[in-house]
Amino acid sequence: MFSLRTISSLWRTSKTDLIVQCQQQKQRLSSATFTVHPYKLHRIDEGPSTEVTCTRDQAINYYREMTTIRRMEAAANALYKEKAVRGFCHLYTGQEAVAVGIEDAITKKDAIITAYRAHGWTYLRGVSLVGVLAELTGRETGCARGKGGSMHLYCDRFYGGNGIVGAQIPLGAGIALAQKYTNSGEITLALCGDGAANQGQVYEAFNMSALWKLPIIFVVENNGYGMGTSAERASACPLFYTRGDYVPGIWVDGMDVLAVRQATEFLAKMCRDGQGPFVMEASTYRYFGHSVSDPGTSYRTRDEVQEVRRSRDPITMFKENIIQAELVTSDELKQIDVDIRKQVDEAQQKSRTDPELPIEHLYHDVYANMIGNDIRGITPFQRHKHQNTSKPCNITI
Ligand SMILES: Cc1ncc(C[n+]2csc(CCOP(=O)(O)OP(=O)(O)O)c2C)c(N)n1
Ligand SMILES: [Mg+2]
Repeated sequence: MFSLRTISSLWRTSKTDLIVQCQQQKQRLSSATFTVHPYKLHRIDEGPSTEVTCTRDQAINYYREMTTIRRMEAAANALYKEKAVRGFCHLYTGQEAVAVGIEDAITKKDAIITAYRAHGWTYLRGVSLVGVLAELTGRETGCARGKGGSMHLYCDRFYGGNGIVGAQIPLGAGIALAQKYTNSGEITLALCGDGAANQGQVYEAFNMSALWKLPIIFVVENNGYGMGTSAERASACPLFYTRGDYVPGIWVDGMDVLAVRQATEFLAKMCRDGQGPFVMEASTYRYFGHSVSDPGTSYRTRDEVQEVRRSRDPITMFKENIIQAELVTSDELKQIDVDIRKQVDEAQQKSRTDPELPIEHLYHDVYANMIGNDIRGITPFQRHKHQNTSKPCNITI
């Protein structure tokens, strides 16, 4: 026998369940189409469509990846502040949509090379959270076994992590030359900042790549500043997508993961068809200073940063769009946030406590091909045992 109260509560429960079920079905469409900010084109007659389709799985994946990078960078910042990370540390916070959009438009066989803002890229290319964070703290479980540190993270088809501004652009052209030479069908994306985009070596690389029709997309991540100098102050022409001159270019909203994916897919296909090289300017923003030691407030106002966070943040905007389009529910995203927080916290803790390599490993793996068994120290008479002891990096996929 049920009391009247129990019956009424049962009724209420089942009614609520029904509503939730209906909502869940309604709020889980399998795909939706979004209109992205128009592209700007240079020497390209017809650009990619501004109507972009995103499946529910893709939406969850992009949200997860962008949020993981943001959380991982927050952990890197905290580790730096507690002096567990020494040396440099350049955060990618605010720019996540560029990497996530590009990565989903290419294959893992394609090559990526970037500058020193490389933590997020390393993770996307397949290194685990521990592999990244433990590299920053100099631990054996880091992807370069703690020998590289923040600017020197690498894994298969990810060529770093380059601290010399602009150096990755000719290096990227070299990778693309190898891809063309071996008929691999693969392409390279070489990324640099707006500051680097004024360097001479960049234009030499554009020239050679155009002469040799290399399968490469040069991506200029225009985050508004090169250290403390705005792009407008440093560049006579800040329209970076046009700066390849004879190299066709495209401007894309780098705060919109779907726009970046769409533009990259479009250029990647043309590159594979032998129509490269291309320049892609991704308009983005960095929330933190140039590196963690720069408060980032002397050359721009706090209000400017807040305004970008409020109106253009790549994660918040994407989250709102996919909830509104009924691809996901906010509860599902909250659960993803909880999972990510847990994973990053665990990796952060390991990066504090995992062992460092023994000191003699400083002399190991100096050369890929060992010539003789020892190498000289600081004087020719000082000899150190040289061995190849490297293992595959800490990769999750
Ligand atoms: C050849 C060289 N010159 C100068 C520097 C010092 N430096 C490091 S980062 C940087 C600014 C680069 O700005 P940008 O290309 O816009 O990249 P962002 O830091 O904004 O990602 C400079 C001048 C360097 N590392 N290498
Ligand atoms: Mg910049």
